[in-house]
Amino acid sequence: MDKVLYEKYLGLVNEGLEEFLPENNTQRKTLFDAMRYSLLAGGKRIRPVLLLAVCDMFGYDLKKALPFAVSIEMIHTYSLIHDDLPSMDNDDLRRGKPTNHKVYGEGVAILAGDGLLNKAFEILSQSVVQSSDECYKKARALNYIAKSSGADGMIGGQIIDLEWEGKKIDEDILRMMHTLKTAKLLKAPIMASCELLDLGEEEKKALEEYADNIGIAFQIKDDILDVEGSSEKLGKNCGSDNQNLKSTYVSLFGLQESKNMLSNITQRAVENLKIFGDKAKFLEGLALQLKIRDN
Ligand code: GRG
Repeated sequence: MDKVLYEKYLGLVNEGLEEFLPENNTQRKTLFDAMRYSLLAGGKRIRPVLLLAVCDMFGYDLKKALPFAVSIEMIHTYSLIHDDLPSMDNDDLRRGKPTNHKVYGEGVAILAGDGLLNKAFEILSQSVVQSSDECYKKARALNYIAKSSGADGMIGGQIIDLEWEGKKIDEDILRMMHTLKTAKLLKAPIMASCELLDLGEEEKKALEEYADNIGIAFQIKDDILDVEGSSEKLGKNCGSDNQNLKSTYVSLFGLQESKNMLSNITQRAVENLKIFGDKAKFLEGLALQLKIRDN
């Protein structure tokens, strides 16, 4: 992967997050502190980086793309805060730090997640209403992000996860769960960019297939890392899938077969980019990096 370009996108995202969610020292300080605690705790920022990278490929002004990038990261961070709650996965470590509810308590953690989710849609809708010339394209991008993170997307995946805990799952349900829970929010930045860029059908289809493939590859790698990764590098506790009696690619197919699947799907993602030639070098490198990532 082109690390220099990744750092450039990462820098823009981190500056954007600080700009769109500054400190607030009013009566609501605790809420803002809790929101900022998880949001600014680090993380790979893959979703916003994907959005900026696709926009950059086609020369879209990254300043105009930034509200979309930071909003997706806010939605992702809210999902992590809620996922870590005692009523969900009950985790005490995230992004190398104590989870939100461990620091602020459950009530504040719930509100911090809610606050981030709403802030994301406030930023997105603000970007739509402020833009007279690109209003419709931006609204389509917003709509894609809303669908991907809601009951037909990430939240829909989470309910399947919750209801199948401790039960033996088959491949179809496992795939559906991860497509909704993980892959949809990784696909959202890519498809939202397609809307912002108003790409044609052929380019959109290629990017959609790439997005579907890296979405599933990301989850398979996540399951592998839960078994053989290092808690220190991951910044979260390993082995939690096993502890929470979760069905995963590894529990269903074994470690070696999961690794084979990961390689094949990553290869397919790389092939999806062929029509773009050198313009897609960063996205190609990112897919390969996701396969070998250790956090
Ligand atoms: C609570 C509505 C709700 C949804 C939760 C995202 C999610 C759904 C749960 C997180 C649990 C989990 C480990 C999912 C697997 C894939 C995933 C989303 C991992 C975390 O994303 P990364 O690796 O994290 O991009 P960073 O910290 O780098 O941003």
